Amino acid sequence: KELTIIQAPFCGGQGKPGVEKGPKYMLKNGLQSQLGDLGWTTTVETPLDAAELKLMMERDEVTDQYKRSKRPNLVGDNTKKIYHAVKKTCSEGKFALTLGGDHSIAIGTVSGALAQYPDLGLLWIDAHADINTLESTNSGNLHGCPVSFLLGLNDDCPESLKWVPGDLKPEKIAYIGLRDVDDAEKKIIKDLGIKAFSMYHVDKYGINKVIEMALQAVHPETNGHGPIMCSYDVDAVDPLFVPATGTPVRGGLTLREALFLVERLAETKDLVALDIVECNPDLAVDDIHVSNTISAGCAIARCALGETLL
Ligand code: DIR
Ligand code: MN
Ligand code: MN
Ligand code: MN
Repeated sequence: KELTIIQAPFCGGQGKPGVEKGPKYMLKNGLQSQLGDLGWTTTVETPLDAAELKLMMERDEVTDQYKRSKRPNLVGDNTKKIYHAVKKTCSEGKFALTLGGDHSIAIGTVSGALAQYPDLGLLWIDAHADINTLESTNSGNLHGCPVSFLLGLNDDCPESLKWVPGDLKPEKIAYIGLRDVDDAEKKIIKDLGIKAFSMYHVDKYGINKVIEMALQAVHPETNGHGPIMCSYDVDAVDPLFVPATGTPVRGGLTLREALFLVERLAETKDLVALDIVECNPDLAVDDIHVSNTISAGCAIARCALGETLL
């Protein structure tokens, strides 16, 4: 049982500084030794430099724009580094645990896992669909766009993002937890026939059934089995439990639903990679907000990697 923790302290996919502190806070919380207790041999890799990034953010503010998107070159260059780190980890047969950072990093992580596992099924756990294109984004924030890059929906894009293979098939994705989806995103999801389980479906069927349906959707020929990657935006969880995140939306997963989801994935033995993104300790209004958010992030990682209640 070998695992690489890939630190991805990147905040250029959105506008709120602090989300780059996610990896440091989760590691400070003891994540590496907690995973060790679960029997994992872990190494930590840091393909990005947080201090350097901060300077780049300031420098590129005005010049780095393309269509409506903000900092596409910064996102392209940094996600490429993350891509190589995840690809290498997966090619060595190790589990890739990437700690964000904002969700734009998944352009790199998912592409990296897909390079090793062409049949990869992707579970995108999020309040948001993150499938805006360079044309459709209203905010210009690229953390709202990674899925469109993974699907190859941005033919016309800046040079630094051209490395993205964009070969994920729409039928290999399933969303869970959606509750704040832009009109343009709804249209893309519908047109491409992407399986999406919103909070309505979680309420209607229960989280267990939703996970089974999601697994069946991405691996229909093999009864829900096959390599799975989970890209987990902590804003999928209700802000009652995870308050320190950039775009909180009320009415989300309970803490138990959030953890059950990954406990169930661990049980399948099919999980090969996990992202935990959008923890932003700087947005907490007090210390309890910080510890609730960071401990939820760490608990998601532990449950995905085999921690059980009994
Ligand atoms: C919105 C919000 N759909 C956007 N997306 C967020 O900016 O494209 N994603 N917050 O995490
Ligand atoms: Mn989100
Ligand atoms: Mn299996
Ligand atoms: Mn997201």
